[in-house]
Amino acid sequence: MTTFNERLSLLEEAHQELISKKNLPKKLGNGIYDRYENPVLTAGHIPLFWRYDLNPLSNPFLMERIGFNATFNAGAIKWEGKYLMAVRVEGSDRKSFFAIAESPNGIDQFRFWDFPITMPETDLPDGNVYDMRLISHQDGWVYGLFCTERKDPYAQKGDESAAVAQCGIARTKNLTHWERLPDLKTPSPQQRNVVLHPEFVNGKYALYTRPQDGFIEAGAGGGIGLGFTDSMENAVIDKEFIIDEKRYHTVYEVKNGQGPAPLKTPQGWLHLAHGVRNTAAGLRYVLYMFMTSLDDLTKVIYKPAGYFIAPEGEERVGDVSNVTFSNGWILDDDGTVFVYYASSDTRMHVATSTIEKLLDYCTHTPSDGFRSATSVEIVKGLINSNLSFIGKTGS
Ligand code: M1P
Repeated sequence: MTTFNERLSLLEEAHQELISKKNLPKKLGNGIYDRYENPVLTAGHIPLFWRYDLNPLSNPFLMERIGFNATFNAGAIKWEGKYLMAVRVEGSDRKSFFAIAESPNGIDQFRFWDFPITMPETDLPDGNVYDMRLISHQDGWVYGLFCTERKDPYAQKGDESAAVAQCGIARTKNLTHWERLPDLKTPSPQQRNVVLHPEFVNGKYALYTRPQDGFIEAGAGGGIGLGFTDSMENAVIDKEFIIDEKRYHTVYEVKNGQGPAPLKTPQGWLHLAHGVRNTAAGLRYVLYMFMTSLDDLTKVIYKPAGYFIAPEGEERVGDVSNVTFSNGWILDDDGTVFVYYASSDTRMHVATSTIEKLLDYCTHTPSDGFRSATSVEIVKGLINSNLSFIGKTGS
């Protein structure tokens, strides 16, 4: 039988090996971005001292006392030269909370800070909190916008799963101490995937919303919305403008949602979003991109057809399979873009690209024609131009 100390050294060795593992790009990607061999963060990355009572007197078998199920849907920010994720950590009790994990290079060696984030509550306590977007706003604060979920007070007797999702808001200057502000108020019954635009628009705060009728169904919500508020200390949106609609027979036909805050480029705002469609095997979540005008945030100026990232290989399987979800990316000083995405509500990955490549992708990928016949015409267009380029005749 292994002794307490033997078991502890084995656990420490395995943990150290995992968190210091080098991560290499996968070979021959699609030219738009590189995927990596390993996830950047898993439940196994949770520090041992969050899970085990390390005192042999009170835990002689060195049993895990607190279980963790998943690390996913992380917001991201570059902070004092380090690459940080505000991770959705989910315990085996199903509760999620936020914790910061830090890496020196953005692609490996992510380590959690010693303590998870203590997020203050409002007068109406949160049942669950998740999917934080970190936004460094022009006003000097770093905001964390997240989903706060509470039991539906009007649930039918016996219905223990009906819930209400709203947008929780907190702000910080150091990512350690957080000031909780009142939840966002909008005309919609529920909200998830609300994101703050990083700049003022006509002196107001602009927020991307995702109006939804129910906890799961976006319903008449329509798509990704945009609304304005005078203050974040009492954020109220009176009207939501739908800027990117869900649409029949696309990868975002059931619902969609803004990912992280958009990145500003000379050609427009670059957006990453998720789209959901239904299949015989359940919902499929993929990531897609679009661009909006610098002069008018409601105007979509480029939108490549289809998905940007979809689950591949082991990413396809997890607690909620067939899901890719992103609420964090980092634009580095040299133009590198680190796209942090979760697979199947279980683990975090990174894909790297550059702002130049993402602009090329958005501005040169054909947009959706919404019919099979238009897709054929688009493929034929490329074939013909390639054939004439190489000196053969097209049809
Ligand atoms: O399970 C997939 C995702 O489902 C929800 O996203 P949406 O609001 O777009 O349906 C969220 O619960 C998200 O956390 C989760 O990853």
